[in-house]
Amino acid sequence: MASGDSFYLTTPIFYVNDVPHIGHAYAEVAADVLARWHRQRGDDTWFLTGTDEHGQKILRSAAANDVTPKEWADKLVEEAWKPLLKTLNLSNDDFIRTTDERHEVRVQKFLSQLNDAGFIYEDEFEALYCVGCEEFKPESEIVAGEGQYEGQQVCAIHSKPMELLSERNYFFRLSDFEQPLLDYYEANPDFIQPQSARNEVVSFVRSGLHDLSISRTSFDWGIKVPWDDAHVIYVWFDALLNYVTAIGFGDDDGEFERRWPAHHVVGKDILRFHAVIWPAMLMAAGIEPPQRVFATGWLLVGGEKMSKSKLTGIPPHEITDVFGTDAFRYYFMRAIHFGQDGSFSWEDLHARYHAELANGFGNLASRVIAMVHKYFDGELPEVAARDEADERILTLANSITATADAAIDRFAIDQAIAEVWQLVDALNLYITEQQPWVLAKSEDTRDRLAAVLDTAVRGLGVLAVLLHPILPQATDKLWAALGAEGALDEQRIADALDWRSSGRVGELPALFPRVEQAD
Ligand code: ME8
Repeated sequence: MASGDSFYLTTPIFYVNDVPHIGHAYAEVAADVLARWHRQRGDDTWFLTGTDEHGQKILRSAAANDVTPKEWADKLVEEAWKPLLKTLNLSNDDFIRTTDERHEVRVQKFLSQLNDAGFIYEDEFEALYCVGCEEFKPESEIVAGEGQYEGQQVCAIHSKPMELLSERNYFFRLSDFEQPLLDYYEANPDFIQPQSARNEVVSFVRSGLHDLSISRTSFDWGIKVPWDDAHVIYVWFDALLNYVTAIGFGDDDGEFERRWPAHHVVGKDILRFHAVIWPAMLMAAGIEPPQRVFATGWLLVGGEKMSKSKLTGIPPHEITDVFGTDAFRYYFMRAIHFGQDGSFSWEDLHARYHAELANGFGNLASRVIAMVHKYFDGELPEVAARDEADERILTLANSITATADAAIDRFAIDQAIAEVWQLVDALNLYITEQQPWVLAKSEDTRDRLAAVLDTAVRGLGVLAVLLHPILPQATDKLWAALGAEGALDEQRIADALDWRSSGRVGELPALFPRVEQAD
C-alpha cells in the first residue's frame, strides 16, 4: 500500500454488560498499533472503536442493577470503557455508541433500503437463543452441559443453557448471498485473514446459508424497525452497521466514500458475523464489502477463552499499574502471534519486560546517551568516516524499516516487532564489540569513538520512529533525549533513517525501571 492511501480501521464494538478485561484490551491495542503505524506512513488514517449497547445481555445487566439500560450503558461507557482507552493510550479518531442518534437514524435508513430492495420478509420463527452470544444457535454449536447443567443442552462457547424463542420476526434473505459470497472470497483471497479463518468461513458458507432473523418483539431495548415499531432490530444487525454509520453512511458530504471500505480487526468468535453476514448486508445495499476482516485469536486462561462470564478476566489496569502502558502494549503484541491464541502469564510478562524492554532497549538507549554526555559533553560529534561495522548498522536500519513495514501490511504485528528488534540486538552487539569506553582512552581513536556513537545514535532514532506505534511514551522520551527535530508522530516510516538531530542530546530518564516480582 502506498503512502497517502485511505486506511480505515475498526475494532469490534464492546458489549457494555460488564467491565473490560485484557482480552478486550488486546484487540484495541493491536488496532491502535496498526492505526499509528499507518498514520506514520502518511496514510489518510481513520481509527474507530466504540460500544455495543442494545440487546438482551445489556437489558439483563441493567435489570440486575435496578437501572434502565440506557443508564447502565452510560455508566459503563463513562466509568469503564472510555477510561480503558486512556489506560491503553489509544489514538482512536472516533468512538461510536450504538445508542448515538447518528447511529440509530442511519441504521433505520439502511434497513429501509434493504426492505425497499426486497431483501426483508416476515415469518414465524422458533429456535434456541444464547444470550451470551446474542445469537440463535445451530445444532452444530450446541453441546451437552456439564456440572450444574448436566442433562441440559448448552452453548458451546458460554457453556450455559439456551432459551427457546418463538416469535414472528423480520428476516434478511441471507441465503440469496451464498454464491455471491463464495465468488467474492474466491476473487479476494486476502479478504479474510489469517488463512485458517478464511478456510473456516468458506466451508461454513459452502455448507449452506439460512435467512437471518433480524428483529425481535419480546423486548424493546433496541432500534425500532422503521415501518413496524412493534419490532426492535436484532442487536447484531444494528451493531455491524456501526462501521458505516460512524463515517456518515447515506450522507452526501463524501466522507463515507472517502473512508470506505474498512479493515476490521475482530475476535475469531465473531468472525462469521463479519465475514458472512456483514458483507452480505452490504452487497444487499449495493455497498462494497470491507477490504479485510482479520480474526484475532483468544487470550486463554487454563486453555479456555478468558471471559467475563467465567470470571477469568484480568482487568488491564492490574498490568498497567505495575508495568506501565507501553509494556502492556509491547508484551501482548510481541508475545502472541497475531491471529493465533495465546496465554498470558505474569512470569512471562516479567521476564520479557526485563530482558527485552529494560535491558535490551532501555539500557541500550541510556548507555549510548550517557556516553555522548561523558565523552562529548552532550554534543553529537562530527563524523569523519564510517567503517564497515558502522555501515552494516545503517544498512540493517534501512532494511528492517522495509521488512517491518511489509509485515504491518499483512497485519503481522509480532513479526514487525521481531524485525525491529533485530536492530536493538545488533546495536547492543555493536556497542559490545566496538567498546567505545576503550576508544575513549586515546586521542588517536577519537574519530572512531565519534563514528561509533553517532552510528548508535542514528540507530536509536530509527528505533524511536519504528517503535513509536508500539511504545508511544518511551519513544517520545527517547526522541526528546536525542535532540531530534520535529514531532515523532510526524516522522515518516519510510524516512526513518533520515531523522535529524539538533546536535545536542538531553537527559533520558529510565525508560523501563525495574519491577520487583510480587509474591
Ligand atoms: O462480541 N481474548 O462484544 P464483546 C481475545 N459486541 N479477545 C477476546 C477475549 C479473549 N479472551 N474475550 C473477548 C461482541 N474478546 C460484540 C461485537 S462488533 C460489530 C460487535 C474479544 O464485548 C471478542 O473476541 O463480547 C470480540 O472480538 C471483542 O472482544 C468484543 O467482545
